[in-house]
Amino acid sequence: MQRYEAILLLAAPLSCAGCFTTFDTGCHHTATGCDFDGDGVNNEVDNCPQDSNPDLADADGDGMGDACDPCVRTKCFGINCNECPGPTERCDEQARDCLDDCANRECGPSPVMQFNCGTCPQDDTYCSEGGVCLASCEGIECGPSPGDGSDCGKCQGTTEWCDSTGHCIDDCLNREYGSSPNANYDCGECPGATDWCNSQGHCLDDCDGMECGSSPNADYDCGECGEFEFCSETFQCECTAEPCGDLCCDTGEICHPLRLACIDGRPAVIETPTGSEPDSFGFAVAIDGDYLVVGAPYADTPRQSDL
Ligand SMILES: [Ca+2]
Ligand SMILES: [Ca+2]
Ligand SMILES: [Ca+2]
Ligand SMILES: [Ca+2]
Repeated sequence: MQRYEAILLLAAPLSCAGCFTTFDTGCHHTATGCDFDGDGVNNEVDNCPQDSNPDLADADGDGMGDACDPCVRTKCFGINCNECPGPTERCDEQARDCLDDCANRECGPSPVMQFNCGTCPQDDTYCSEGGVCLASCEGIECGPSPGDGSDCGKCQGTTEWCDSTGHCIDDCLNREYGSSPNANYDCGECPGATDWCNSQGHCLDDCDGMECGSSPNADYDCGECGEFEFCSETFQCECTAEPCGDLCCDTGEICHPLRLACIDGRPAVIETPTGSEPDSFGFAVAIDGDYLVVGAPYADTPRQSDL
């Protein structure tokens, strides 16, 4: 029979030196006071101990240098750089960070991801819109408590109503007239004869800037035009013939420029005897209705000229 001699070779204990320390079965670059990547920054303060990055640039401020950060632009992580550690955290692209969607919320769904942020502990508490557990009628003005259903009160104002969140709303708030939007309270009547109530509950003069014609919104009659007038496209009364001060002349009439009255035919015109200058105005006489005009030669002395 052949005999075999077993030889047991025992490995010598590892002896790591310099920047290497013993860990498990090998030497690792974990020793302090060393600069493994040779970038001039020791391992303890190097945000990429195995990648040379002397400037330690860290664009997203997550502690991992740009040279070794797999997600350089965000503090989120994962293959698609959109994972977060907390169960109610979400990766916010704008913030480039993980945000807790339940931050400052005790209960109810979170605002963005609709995580369940918790349940209120007792029947007489309820979860407010802000995600905080409140006692029975705390923060509720009217109607039944969302917690235990107890009566939280009634609204006091004559035009107030209780909305679905248990708050009293003045349905005529900022409205002067017309019906209120939710509960159809009468908020008032418009005072003016040609006023109308617009959809915001404010009175507008529907004939504002109009002398005549029908108003555009409520079909009010905005006025009649006077004699020898018509209603223009801009709803102003204009003369059908010649205007004369505050009047309108009839067709064929002329406005007397001094009397501002409508007359038939051309008014009298006073002329010098020759109708040219220099001339001695004083020999002319003109009659126009009740007016008689006689020239006064040399009356404006020392000019010694015509009237
Ligand atoms: Ca280094
Ligand atoms: Ca480095
Ligand atoms: Ca980083
Ligand atoms: Ca990062």
